[in-house]
Amino acid sequence: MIVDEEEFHHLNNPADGIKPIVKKYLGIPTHAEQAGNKIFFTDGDAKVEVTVVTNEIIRIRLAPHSVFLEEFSYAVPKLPQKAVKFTLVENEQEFRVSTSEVNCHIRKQDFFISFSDKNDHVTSADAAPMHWEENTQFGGYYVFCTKTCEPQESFFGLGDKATEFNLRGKRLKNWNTDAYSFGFNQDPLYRSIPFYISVSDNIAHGIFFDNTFKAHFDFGAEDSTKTSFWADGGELQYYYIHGPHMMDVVKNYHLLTGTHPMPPLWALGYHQCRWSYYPENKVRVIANGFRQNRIPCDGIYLDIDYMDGYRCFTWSPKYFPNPKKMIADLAANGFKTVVIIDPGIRVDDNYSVFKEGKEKKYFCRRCDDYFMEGHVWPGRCQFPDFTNPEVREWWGDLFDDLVETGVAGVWNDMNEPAVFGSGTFPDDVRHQYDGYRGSHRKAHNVYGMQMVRATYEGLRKQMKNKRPFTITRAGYSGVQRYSSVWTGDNVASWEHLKLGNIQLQRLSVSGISFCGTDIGGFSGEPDGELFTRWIQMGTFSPFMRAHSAGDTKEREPWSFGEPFTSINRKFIELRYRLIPYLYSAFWEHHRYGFPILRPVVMQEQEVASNHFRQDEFTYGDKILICPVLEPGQKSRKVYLPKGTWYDFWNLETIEGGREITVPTPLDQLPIFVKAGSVIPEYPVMQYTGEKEIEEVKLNIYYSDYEVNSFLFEDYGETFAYEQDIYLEKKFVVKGDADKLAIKQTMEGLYTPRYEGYHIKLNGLPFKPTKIIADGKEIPTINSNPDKTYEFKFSKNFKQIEIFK
Ligand code: MIG
Repeated sequence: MIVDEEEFHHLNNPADGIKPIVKKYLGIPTHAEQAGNKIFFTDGDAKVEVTVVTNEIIRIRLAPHSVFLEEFSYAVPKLPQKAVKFTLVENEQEFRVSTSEVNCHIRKQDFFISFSDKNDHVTSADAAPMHWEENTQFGGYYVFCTKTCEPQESFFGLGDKATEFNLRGKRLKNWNTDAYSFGFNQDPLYRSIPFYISVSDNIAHGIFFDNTFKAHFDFGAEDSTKTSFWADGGELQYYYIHGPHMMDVVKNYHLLTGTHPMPPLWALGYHQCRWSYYPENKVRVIANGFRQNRIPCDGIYLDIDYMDGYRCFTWSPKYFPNPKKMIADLAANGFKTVVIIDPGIRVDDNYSVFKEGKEKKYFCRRCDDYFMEGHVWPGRCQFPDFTNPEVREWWGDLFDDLVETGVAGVWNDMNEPAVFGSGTFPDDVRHQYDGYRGSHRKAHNVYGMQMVRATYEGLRKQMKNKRPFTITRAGYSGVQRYSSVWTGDNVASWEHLKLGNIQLQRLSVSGISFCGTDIGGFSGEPDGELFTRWIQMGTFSPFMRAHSAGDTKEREPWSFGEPFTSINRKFIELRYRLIPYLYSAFWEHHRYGFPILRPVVMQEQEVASNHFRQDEFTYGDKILICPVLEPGQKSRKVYLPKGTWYDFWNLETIEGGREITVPTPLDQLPIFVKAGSVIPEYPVMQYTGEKEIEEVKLNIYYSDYEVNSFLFEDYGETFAYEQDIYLEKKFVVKGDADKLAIKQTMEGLYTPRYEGYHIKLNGLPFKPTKIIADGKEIPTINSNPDKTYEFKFSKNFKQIEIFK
């Protein structure tokens, strides 16, 4: 990677003959002062604040001249409030703040800060005292933190970075950027997630550098013994998040920044998008195409051409003369309509949104009070200041017409923010920043997140508490509380398929589980094979949408003819069959902070080679996927973590902890199911809710050790789950040589409308002669040639035993 020296020396006005400003380092900590869960240390001039957030999370802040900035964060709306017991100890060498899990050491000799676990194993240690450099042009400081980097240390996270999954040896930057047709190793891209996970000696910890300014991370790139992060302004403020497992780190990162709210069930279906489907008749033809081809689809998208001259919140009278009727007809055919919205508002006094925004002074201004103007799709535009709560509320209310017209979801584009020519806003643009004020230097990385927040909150209000669906391109840590994301303008190439697979896993461990790529690649032309392989990967992306640029050929799942159409159908159907499984994984994400996609290193961080695996991942915790990422690939290597796995296609069992070679004909993708799993399945429908569910299929995979599985059920479209109106089911499966037992327990206040389960037993090592369910013998057991067995029983069963 290219290292730009200019980027980190920050010599201010060397031409003016002013002496270059030098970095200042913390001196010697003289004493400690405690106030509640905060402990302050000072070297006489600078101050350091250590906050005990939880037993696992400690926050560090630095104030170069003892004055801390006011506490405010878009990422962490509120710190966890539970009181935590901790101790502060002083000895000759150090001050030590200890919770039950973590020690934070402040070394007396040089103010080095380090962290260790309860076994006194040092997990993170300063390699230099925290330091800063005065910024004479803008005020404030460039702030720096440098830690040691261990020889075997690996790094993960940071959101959508387009590089190898393990970030060891990389230097990366956070500055939201519209990166059309980005390439491998291009940086930065659309989102800024200043959170990384380190794994060293099988112990994981996370660092969340909650700083919205342009920020930089170096994972042993410049000096292989050092890890550093720094920013062009703001405060040196970071959270140390203890593991010891990667999963613990991610869960605790979610505790700080929140999780995705439950999506409407339809949002987990297949979505079809293109720049653009218009006029109205084209949209209808596409929708009908899905139904004629019997390919399931729930969402259809309208890109910018639905608007009148690209004016947000308007409809083109020419192309969409009666949107309400069109949307109603689409809805009757099972389609939800999602429309795009951009932040640029056309400067046009005959356009009500512009007029109102201007009158109310809602648009961003430059430092000298000129309006921030720039060209985007509508021509000359001004831009709402989404960091102003009043503007967000206004923006949210602007959706009332669209909601009234029947729009079900909103796609937030161009919100890095993107401006033609210049790229983005100049640094001197001012922002209200929720009353805490800032220039664009500070607000840039949160602008998109605040836009989609305004959209989400507005929709939630307008939709009277039905779950809104939103998708955004830009974001900052915490954006997951408001939106799903897609990875932006990718390319129809095998390299991008590979990259997308990495990006989605990375987003998932960086707090953004509800993510997807443009299936097929946005720009360029995929052939049938690439498109089908992408559909196969997309089947296992939490968000599944095909999208393409306007200058490409038609790109629907049937566009490539046979055998592609049938294979695409088979996989989209599989997507729908697994919706209850995905929905349950989503609940585990929402409620407990588990990511939906889990890279292999997250399952087995103790296996060193897993730190460099980036193809395999699990979808939820039970299904392992390994996308096919090369053209013409007849077979590929797949690593299976320890334990017993079933090949999804032929039910063969395989012992994991090793690599195997799997055939990869075009109509198959390597899919493996963990032994002991209960995988819930819905019947194939053309869209979610097409038919009443009459029974849920439970696919049970025999194992001789105990395994738990979960199923989450609720109405799928309201916020009733916030009032505990849902059902959380737990299945425990355990087998031995001549018996298999399945137990079910339930919690929650929801009652699904279907009556029974259709149970399918896979991999039984014996032929069942008798099945006893809650004390009653099951009269009919169907056996299949592949030695699977099927029977039906009540959804309320407590225990089923299958005997040899
Ligand atoms: O300048 O709305 O990433 O998905 O189709 C291009 C048109 C603007 C960029 C988005 C893409 C979308 C396109 N948009």
